[in-house]
Amino acid sequence: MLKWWQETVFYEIYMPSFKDGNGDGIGDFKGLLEKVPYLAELGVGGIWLTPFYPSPKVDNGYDVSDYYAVDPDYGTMADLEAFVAEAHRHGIRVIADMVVNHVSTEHAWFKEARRSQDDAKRDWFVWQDAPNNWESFFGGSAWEWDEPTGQYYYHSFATEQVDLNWANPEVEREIWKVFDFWLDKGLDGFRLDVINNLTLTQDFMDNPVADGCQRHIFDKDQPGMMAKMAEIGARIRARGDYFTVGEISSDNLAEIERYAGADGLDVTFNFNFGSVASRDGIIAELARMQQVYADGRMPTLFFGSHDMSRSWNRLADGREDVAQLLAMLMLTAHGVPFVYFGEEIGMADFVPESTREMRDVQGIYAYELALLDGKSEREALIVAQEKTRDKARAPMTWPEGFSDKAVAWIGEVTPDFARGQRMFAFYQALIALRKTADFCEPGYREFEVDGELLTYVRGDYLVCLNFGAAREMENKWGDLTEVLANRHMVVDANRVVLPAFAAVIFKI
Ligand SMILES: [Ca+2]
Ligand SMILES: [Ca+2]
Repeated sequence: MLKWWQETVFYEIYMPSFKDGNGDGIGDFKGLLEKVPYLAELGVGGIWLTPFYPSPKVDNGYDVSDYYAVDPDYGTMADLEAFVAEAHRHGIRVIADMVVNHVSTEHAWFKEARRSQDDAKRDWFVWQDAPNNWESFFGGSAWEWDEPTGQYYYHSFATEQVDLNWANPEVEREIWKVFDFWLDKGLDGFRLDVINNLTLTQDFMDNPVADGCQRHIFDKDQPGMMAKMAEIGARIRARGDYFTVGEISSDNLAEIERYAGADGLDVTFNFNFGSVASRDGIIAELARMQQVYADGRMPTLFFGSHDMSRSWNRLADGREDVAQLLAMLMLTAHGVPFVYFGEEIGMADFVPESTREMRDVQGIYAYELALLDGKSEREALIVAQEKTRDKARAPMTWPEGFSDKAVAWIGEVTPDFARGQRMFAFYQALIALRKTADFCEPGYREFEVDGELLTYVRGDYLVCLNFGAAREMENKWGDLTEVLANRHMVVDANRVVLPAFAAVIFKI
């Protein structure tokens, strides 16, 4: 018996960029509600919403200042509830991003904690009299001097994102309340942000530095993390049929997979696969995942998110056939797929042309660090354009526009509606096929890699994905009926002729 999430195609929505419903240029729950029928037509069964809680938005909502409310930019609690009800009415479940590694420095808990060294909330955060060498994952020291109380506080990301002290059981108890609150609101699970950064050893050893680059050894994946992950997974499962997906800040398969399964979270994001810089390693990585997850656990499958360049640019080189090849892989392989909004219409990256157009703290940090490094403004801009996560955060290109009154909060990309329609139809067909039992069952019947050609059988379907030049393949199956393809194939009793970047599903 499969769990609902094992049969679900998820769709990630970056809150401020999906659809503006009230004309202020920022995406919101009213806009989301309008677009539920669109998502139902696409066929997705789950939505992951990026953070919608009140936040000063230093890191676009990943700096939460109140866990129990909705940010006014996105609407009201009633708007959220109306959206969730509408999604459920269309058979779509909704999971929420949970950011529990850190809070905004504007959070009431931190304001209390920095009143004095003796404050009751002081130990909810991590304080030291002298900093060690740890760097923040955004660059620069991870320690910030707090003048009034004469100690440094720890922030593994931006200065305004202060880490919670998970060694304190009061923190944990409060976070369980947060989970309960949102499950009671009708949400169907959580995407847990940078979850392997939760626990810290208390000896604060300096991280090793090699070639001027710090290796994050003592500030993530610390002893006790596995047990903590198991506890989080178990607590949420004990409440009912909910889903948890963890963001593990790593692209190493061994580090990622160990947190997924019955003794951890349901699944973890496979950045080893989804965030690769080029498509060269994709087949080999999928082959490794096929072995590691042969025990019935599921990996995640995705090629895009709000934290990386869009797959259209990064992996498909702006080619529709390659984008469709990637979509076919993502939606037919063994795993839980996550479509990133706009990917289904072939949206391209947004490239900020100046710092004025930049919204992402990571890009702005990179710019400032490059200037401090002695680079020119022009050179710093190039560094920032590479680092910025704004690329994938441009508003969705709807035929009627993203907002009917205002200029969007971030620059828009030029739409290509004809391409959008072709891509949408292809995704829709793939998602419809995915719902058949053949593609939900764990594992593969045959999994073969022949150079740049990957073939596998799932249920009664043969999937052929050609990541290289045109070639022929022996027909070992005999009767092949083409079900879906991105290019025209020639098939006879002995062979299949596959054009470059061909992707095809045959019924066997
Ligand atoms: Ca709005
Ligand atoms: Ca932490």
